[in-house]
Amino acid sequence: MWNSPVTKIDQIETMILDIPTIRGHVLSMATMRTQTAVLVIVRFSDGSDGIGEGTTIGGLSYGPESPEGIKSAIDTYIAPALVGRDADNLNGAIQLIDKLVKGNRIAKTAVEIALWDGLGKRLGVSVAHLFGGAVHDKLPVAWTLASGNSETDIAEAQQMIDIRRHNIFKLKIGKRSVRDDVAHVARIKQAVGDAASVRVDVNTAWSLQEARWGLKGLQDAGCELVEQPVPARYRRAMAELTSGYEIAVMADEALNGPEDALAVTKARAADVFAVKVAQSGGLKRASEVVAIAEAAGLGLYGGTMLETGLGTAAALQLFATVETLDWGTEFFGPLLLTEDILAEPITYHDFCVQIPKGVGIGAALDPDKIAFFRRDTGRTITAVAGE
Ligand code: MUC
Ligand code: MG
Repeated sequence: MWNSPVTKIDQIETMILDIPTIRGHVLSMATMRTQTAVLVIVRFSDGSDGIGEGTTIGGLSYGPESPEGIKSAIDTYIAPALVGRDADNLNGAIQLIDKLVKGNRIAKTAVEIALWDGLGKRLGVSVAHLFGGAVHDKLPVAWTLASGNSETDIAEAQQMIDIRRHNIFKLKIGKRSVRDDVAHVARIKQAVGDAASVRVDVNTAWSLQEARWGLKGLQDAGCELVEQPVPARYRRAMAELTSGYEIAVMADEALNGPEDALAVTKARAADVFAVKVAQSGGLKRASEVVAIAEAAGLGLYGGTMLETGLGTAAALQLFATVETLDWGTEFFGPLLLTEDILAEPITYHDFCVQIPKGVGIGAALDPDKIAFFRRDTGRTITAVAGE
């Protein structure tokens, strides 16, 4: 109808949350003891709202966006461009921001998730529904062993198998020598045997020569997959490793949106894509990365930036719509944190994560937790009001 009222984007609020991890998470480039998330709340003219998250790993050690930079890009450039615009036109918002803001994929993701969440809530449907409908109600979920100690990792793996929470393990390697890393992986694979799938993530730490030694050793140890063994820009090296060994090679840092997905596919520089919503630039761009992998016959894996329950819920909405995820997912982010920020946490059992039910992304915030963990005014408020 020509005079039907249009719901507008009224306000975009951002805040940084710092949440401790349950143990040190030792990666090749950083050891995490806290995860920092940028939370976005978009308020709309009809009184509805939407929530989103933009998260990276290890400050600026993983990728080109920091939590502080994500918040600043949203506050300074993305929010002013979107306020006053049609809230229901997601494509319009995505195209406008892509024109005005280069890169900054995680910042774009945080706002885009909040827009999808708001649209779903207004229409009374889930975000999976907006992406064509869910074909899964649960997905296999890996756990990352990254305590930095083989004995601790073996005990952790055994416990996860015993409680039927995870039987896929991703080991973070690349910090020690290749020889020590291969020995570490072999010990863990020997300990879990056929009860679990063992994979590794090198987070770009190896040269091509190190990767040749590494892949041979990992393969012999029964490791099934190696994620991003060499730097993201080493496409030819990734292609050599992909064709040269039986162990599956997965691209992660090399995949920043659909253009990279196409280039990696053309170069045959991976067997599997770790598709991360944040790295792709949002749910829509991640769905395009998925489509490229599907068209090329590549394997798919749902990747994480170790988001809280909020970003994890959003990713689950999208991956619930993906037909085949041969390598499962790693949507365990909330489990690595001492506390989740959702009113109702995402549930994990029988080696799977459940797709959250409900409208939008299927998640609501716990206001007390937000007040406690927010960097600007947190902790003191709760310390006074709480215990
Ligand atoms: C990465 O590089 O994949 C995902 C799981 C995990 O433990 O770290 C991340 C980042
Ligand atoms: Mg990775």
